[in-house]
Amino acid sequence: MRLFIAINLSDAMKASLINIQNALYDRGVRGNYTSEENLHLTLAFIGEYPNAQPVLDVLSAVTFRPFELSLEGMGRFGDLWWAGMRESVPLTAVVRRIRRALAENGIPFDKKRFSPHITLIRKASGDLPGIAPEPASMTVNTLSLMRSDRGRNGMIYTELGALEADGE
Ligand code: 2AM
Repeated sequence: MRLFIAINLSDAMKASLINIQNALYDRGVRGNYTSEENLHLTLAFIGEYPNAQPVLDVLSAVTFRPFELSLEGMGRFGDLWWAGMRESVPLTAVVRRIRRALAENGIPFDKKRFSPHITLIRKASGDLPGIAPEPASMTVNTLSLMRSDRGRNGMIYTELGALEADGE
């Protein structure tokens, strides 16, 4: 199984991202647009791992309070174009705790520095136009363990389990 830990986005947040995608499409940008249901923010990429339960056990020991996530800016890693997130101390902190817990329990993950981004287009053509995402925020109450499978028409992401925020 190919596993990753992610924040699944609110409908409003996804709607804002779809608006950006539409604006890019209208400007002639072609590529592999992420479908609405696949828009997410990855916190840790585990990759091939045989069993979800140990990961869920490790995740269940991580605590966090609900926090706000806001879109800010756009950028690219080569031909992968993304929407960025406003600097967020609680986001960075919970990612650090998740990654530390995975490492302490011998669950492998991609150690690349956390660079919060939501992939909008892969294999994008041309130059990134100066489009600013419309303001959009959501409250994060849930972190999800996701499984990624290659489907006939692109990737299929399935939630295998979730970690809920602590109450106030
Ligand atoms: P990406 O959108 O920048 O490709 C599922 O593949 C999710 O895990 C995607 O959000 C992907 O980010 C992320 N991810 C992080 N590191 C990855 C890696 N080494 N290989 C594949 N996906 C990775």
